[in-house]
Amino acid sequence: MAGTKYAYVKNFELPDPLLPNTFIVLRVDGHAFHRFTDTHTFAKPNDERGLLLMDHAARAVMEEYKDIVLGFGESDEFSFLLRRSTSMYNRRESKILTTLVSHFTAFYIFYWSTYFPDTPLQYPPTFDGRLVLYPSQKEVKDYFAWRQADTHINNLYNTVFWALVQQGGQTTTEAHATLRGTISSQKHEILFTRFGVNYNALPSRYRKGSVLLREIDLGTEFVSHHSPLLENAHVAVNNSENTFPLDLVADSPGLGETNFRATKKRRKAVVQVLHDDIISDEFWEKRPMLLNGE
Ligand code: DGT
Ligand code: MG
Ligand code: MG
Ligand code: MG
Repeated sequence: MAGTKYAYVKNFELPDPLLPNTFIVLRVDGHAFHRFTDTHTFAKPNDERGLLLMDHAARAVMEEYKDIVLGFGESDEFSFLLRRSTSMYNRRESKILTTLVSHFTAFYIFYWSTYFPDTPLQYPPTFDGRLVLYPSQKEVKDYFAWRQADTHINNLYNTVFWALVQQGGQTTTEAHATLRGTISSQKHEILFTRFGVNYNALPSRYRKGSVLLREIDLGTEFVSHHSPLLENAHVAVNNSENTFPLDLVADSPGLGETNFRATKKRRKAVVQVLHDDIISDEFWEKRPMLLNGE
């Protein structure tokens, strides 16, 4: 409709570019999930179905947007790191933010019934989102450490709190009072002595949250047909949740040139879900491309 007397209104739409060469971090967070999780009778303190659904929605977003190199999820939130030099949507802030939050929300609803087959949605869940720019690797590492430390603190508190209520017969007010002023070691102690729970033995998904990144997948077809060694390695990859060293493929015994080429074609980076320690330097040192990649 260019050229009409109305077209000038377009000039009021201001550009909103994000600073070049900075790390973009997006965090989406469930809107009023206190109520949403109550209404949909989520298990307390952790509902595995809900967390798996969050992981699935995040994975789907990352598969759609290759410039997201890392995701971290806990509770009703997910953080995403974009590659530093991304030119996605010309780095337009509102375009990136709204599109990604919208995708996340849509995927969450799209996959709802896969994880909650017996729980129809009572109303549509929604998510808010924010973008933060970080100038250096240090802030990015500290950002993710901050979120994972939050996971730990909240999960430890909530685990003891709900044990006191559900198994200890305390009211929620009493449980809050019991925990007031306690330090981490005392919470571990209460869990262990009163409820026989070893906190560190609880699922790492609950204790550490979910780390999503692209790691190399060998492709099961090749693996199962050619080498028991690689078959085991493959299983180990998926279980141990480690980076699969590409070199191992090339150096493995019994792999002819043809097979190697076939492997090369088939190996592709798929989004993996890990429950590893992201606070340690080791996590980043093992994956230098996350922060140093173009
Ligand atoms: P907001 O984010 O300001 O709109 O408000 P909320 O209510 O979403 O608050 P937030 O994001 O600080 O806290 C997340 C809420 O979601 C919190 O009340 C606990 C709940 N939630 C998250 N994951 C689970 C779960 O696995 N099980 C249960 N029962 N609740 C969960
Ligand atoms: Mg919030
Ligand atoms: Mg929330
Ligand atoms: Mg939250």
